Amino acid sequence: MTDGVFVLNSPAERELAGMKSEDQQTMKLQSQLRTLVGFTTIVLAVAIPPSVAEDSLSRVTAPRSSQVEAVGVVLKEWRIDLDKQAVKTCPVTFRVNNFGDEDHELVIVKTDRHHKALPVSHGKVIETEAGELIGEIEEFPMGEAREATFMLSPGNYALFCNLVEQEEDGGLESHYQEGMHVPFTVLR
Ligand SMILES: [Cu+2]
Repeated sequence: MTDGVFVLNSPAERELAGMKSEDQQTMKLQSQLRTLVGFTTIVLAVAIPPSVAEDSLSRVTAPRSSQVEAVGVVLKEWRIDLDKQAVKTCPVTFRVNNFGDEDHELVIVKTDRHHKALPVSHGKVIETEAGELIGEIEEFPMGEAREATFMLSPGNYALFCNLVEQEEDGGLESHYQEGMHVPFTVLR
């Protein structure tokens, strides 16, 4: 490369490149063409995998043009951990692991209320009063995992476990009141 002009050094190289003329303009053009072809190849290589991924996702969960955002969730006593607090896109797949010692569930409510201050009766969040009930991943045992996709419009959400157990002394063990709640946001 000299001053942006591609120069071939030996007759063998020129022949390899299929060039009969030593006209530098021609060589420069071919060099630019080669760069252009290389660039096109890179663009294609980058472009193909996402469209394939989108294709396989669209069959399962969402309209063709949509992307799906995955959120990792860990349930245990007494907390819910998310690997991200907010997402941009609409269909959201929650991949939920129960790393606790007890059964847990994940309830999704769209609400502007603070996740710690949802209406509760006898240890149980009143899901229909807490906000807009989107859905839930039902109670499942320790050591297992569940996955579900929900269409979430932009806004604030509360995720919580709404299991309540009767203890031997007659008291109630509310998973929500013990701390199994977390905020979540879907951005516009
Ligand atoms: Cu729980």
